[in-house]
Amino acid sequence: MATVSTEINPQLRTVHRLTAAFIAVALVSLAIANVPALFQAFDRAGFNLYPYARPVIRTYYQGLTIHGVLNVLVWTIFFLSGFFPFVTVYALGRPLASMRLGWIAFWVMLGGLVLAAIPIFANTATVLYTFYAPLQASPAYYIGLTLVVVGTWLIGLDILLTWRAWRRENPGRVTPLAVFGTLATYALWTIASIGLAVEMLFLLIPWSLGIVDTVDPLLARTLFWFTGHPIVYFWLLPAYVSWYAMIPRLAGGRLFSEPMARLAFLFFVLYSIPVGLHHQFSDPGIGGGIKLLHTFMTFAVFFPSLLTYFNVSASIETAARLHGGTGWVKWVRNLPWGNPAFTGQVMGMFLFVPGGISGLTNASYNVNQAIHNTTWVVGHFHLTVGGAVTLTFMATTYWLIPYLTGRALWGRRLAVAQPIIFFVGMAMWSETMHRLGLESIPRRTYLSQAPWFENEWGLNRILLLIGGPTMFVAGVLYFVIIIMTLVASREPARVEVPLARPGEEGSHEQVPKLLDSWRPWLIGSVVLIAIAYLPVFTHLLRNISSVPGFAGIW
Ligand code: HAS
Ligand code: CU
Repeated sequence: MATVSTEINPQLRTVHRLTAAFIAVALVSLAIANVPALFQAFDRAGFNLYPYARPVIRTYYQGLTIHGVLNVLVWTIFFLSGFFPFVTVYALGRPLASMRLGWIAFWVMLGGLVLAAIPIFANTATVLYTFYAPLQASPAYYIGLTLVVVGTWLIGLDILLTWRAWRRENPGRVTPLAVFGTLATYALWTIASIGLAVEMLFLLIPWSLGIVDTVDPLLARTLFWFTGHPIVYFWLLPAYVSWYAMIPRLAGGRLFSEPMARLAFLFFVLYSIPVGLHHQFSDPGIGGGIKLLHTFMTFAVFFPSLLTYFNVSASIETAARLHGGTGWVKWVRNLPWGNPAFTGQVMGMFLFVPGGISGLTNASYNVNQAIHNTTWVVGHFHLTVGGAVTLTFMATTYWLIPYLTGRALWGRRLAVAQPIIFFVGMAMWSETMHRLGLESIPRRTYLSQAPWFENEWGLNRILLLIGGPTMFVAGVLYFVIIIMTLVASREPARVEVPLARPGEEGSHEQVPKLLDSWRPWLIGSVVLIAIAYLPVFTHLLRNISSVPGFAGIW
């Protein structure tokens, strides 16, 4: 097998196995998660295939739990846990502070995943990925997911230690943008995940173990969404790191504005968390005024994505013009569309535009009443996490796997077609889901078994029947390309980590001090969280409710 080992600094190479291990688990999860996806897609179009899935998948809700947990929690988090250490090592040009810590994190997370997966497949954790109390799962499910979160903290710690060691070795140097974005992601995630940790340790785990008999559903939900909104940026920001630090290089140019990119990451640290009530507008027992405040804060966290839209588009356009592009639109022809790593990410960006817009609709306090708990929300998050994030991760594997294995990507043309096919399927499918949501079609409902839903079929049925399976085919193609690269590719890889080289990252020297410091932003974040959440938690703790659990009703 040909390798590129001679070109890679052996010290940096130590991270490769860890990255490969995380990504391997992510890929297996993605493969398993998307079998029930096909069942779901057919169900939405009125065809009930679930009876054929027994005994592996016993009910619609078990299928939905497998699909949701393995996609949004496992595929994303395991992928980014391999991606971020890799980016950190290559952007700083030094190995991880502790490989041992990295491996401990991996085994803790894998152990947690296995522990959570056992009850899911045994149909004793059919509580969906939001696990709202009083639906009760087996304790192994909660403990397993908690271990996955603990593992993410260990990876964050390792990255922090690596950065601090780099700072000691390079006093006065500005942190490279890719690592800056990585640190911002872990900063917001570490604060955000406290909500989930408290929910698990003080409410769900003791209750599922029978140590306490009852649970407070509203308190549990509020703690969940304290983490549940910012977790979407834990999934999204690795994609942003790639769009800022890698896309300009893949496009053959440079980032339009590095200070603006840093500001975007810092705004995420500031605004990501005090917005969770936008998932609870319809929940009773929480005041309207505080919900409105969360609406305003959500509009604030929308802003860094607008900055990203502008900055990344400008970088792409500048790169195209550098390569001879002209005209208002004609310049798009001068982009490297033949490179699957580029095309895949741009397809993800395209999906993110309507996905972001439907997010704004969701966040609007009164408009939310029209779409909450409908298929509109499902359309929204398939464009964001299922579209932008997933396509970016898939496209990343198209340069990463050849780099890790030394084997050129198999079927490069197919790899360019794959994200385009996925894009078409997702666009059709999620547009239909949005539209059905406006007709008040509920989400999380066994629609093929709902006779009243028949009125909504017709063209919708055709769009869903084409869109869903088209995405499935694109997913299968993705695995074919990866497996063939691993087993059949004989050509040596000629790839490099597409990170801007030092001195190439836009206006590096002009980065103002405030955009390379953490303290003011972290303090700001804590203050905003206190304003947005202290009144809510004080009220909830003064009005504890006690509800027994519902378990084993599936
Ligand atoms: Fe969301 C529900 C609001 C972003 C995921 N969201 C969900 C759920 C998930 C999810 C999973 O306010 C369902 C939870 C459940 O099960 O109940 N969301 C927002 C807002 C944003 C947002 C305001 N969501 C995301 C992201 C996700 C995600 C990102 C995953 C990764 N969301 C909500 C609300 C709800 C909600 C309510 C609750 C609804 C309810 O009632 O239950 C914003 O962050 C979005 C900002 C995005 C943009 C788009 C910018 C576009 C860019 C692309 C650049 C393109 C380029 C192309 C450069 C403003 C950056 C150039 C190419 C060339 C060739 C030139
Ligand atoms: Cu949210």
